[in-house]
Amino acid sequence: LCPSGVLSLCCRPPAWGRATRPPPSPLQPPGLPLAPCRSFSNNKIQVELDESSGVATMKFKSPPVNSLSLEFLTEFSISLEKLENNRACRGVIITSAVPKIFSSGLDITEMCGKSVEHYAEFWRAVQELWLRIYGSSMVTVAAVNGSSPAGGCLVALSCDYRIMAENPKFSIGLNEAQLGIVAPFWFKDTFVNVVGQRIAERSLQLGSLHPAPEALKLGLVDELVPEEKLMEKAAAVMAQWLALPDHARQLTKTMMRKAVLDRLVAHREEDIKNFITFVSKESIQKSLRMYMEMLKKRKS
Ligand code: CO8
Repeated sequence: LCPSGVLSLCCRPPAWGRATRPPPSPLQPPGLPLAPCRSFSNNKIQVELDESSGVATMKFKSPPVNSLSLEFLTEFSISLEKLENNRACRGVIITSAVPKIFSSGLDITEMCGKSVEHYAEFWRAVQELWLRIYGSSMVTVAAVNGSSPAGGCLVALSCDYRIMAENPKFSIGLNEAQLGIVAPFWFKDTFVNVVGQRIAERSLQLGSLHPAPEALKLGLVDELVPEEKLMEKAAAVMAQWLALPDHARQLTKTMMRKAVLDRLVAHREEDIKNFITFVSKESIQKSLRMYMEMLKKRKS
């Protein structure tokens, strides 16, 4: 299976110059949008595409914490595929409609007490999503407007640029070790490619969640802005990236990301087997149950 966005791996021709638009009509009344805004929405994700700018905004809307359940992952991949296949779309801003939370990462209940078949389906969906975002030919900007642990952090790391709300209560990181589980090699590769070996090594071993100001210092996010300015800033960054010719930017992105993408594609089935073996262990199930209980206790 080949996700349509994976530049280097894909069978379809590259989407160079995907958004060639006619100039604005002189008959266009001032103040009206130059092109229609198209939106589509499913249970967990809402997408709005502004065809005049070629920029889509994708909002997670799965309260309470936007956890990446199988349903969420599937909707996310389908939404990305739709945008990827729409030549009017050149970039996507990914953000959350849930206050204070970007995404709480993989839905832990999907990894607890389920069948081997379910684990396989779930993990394939996690892989699929990552291949789509990391290999997207579109410009991807994460507007991180809340906490973003583990899988939530991976989504942000897989984008081309990360802007975070400058709220020290919001944290981001790959905290798998805190749950007694291990981030897979492609989570690690993505992290290393953003922050470098030393920071990734320490942060992964400690399962650190970095408050926004620290995340900026480490290079885990590219900039912090006041929350109310986040979308405006994301649009400005997007415009800067879209000012370049698509083909040059896309080929450069492929050059930077191909090896890491290829590695998962080559080992996909093995990675699924490893996940099933790991997550099915009673010791891991116990760790995950204890972690869920800790979350509930902390709440009360
Ligand atoms: N999955 C499922 N349920 C979750 C998750 C999650 N990731 N996160 C939170 N919830 C649930 C809580 O249990 C709680 O449920 P309930 O209302 O039934 O008690 C509800 O969501 C609300 O949670 P909180 O009350 O904690 O909400 P807060 O706003 O106070 O805090 C946080 C939000 C900061 C997101 C907090 O919930 C949190 O820290 N969650 C845990 C995040 C986390 O550690 N995620 C890691 C997931 S693992 C992953 O993504 C990668 C795994 C890689 C696989 C490795 C191979 C095995």
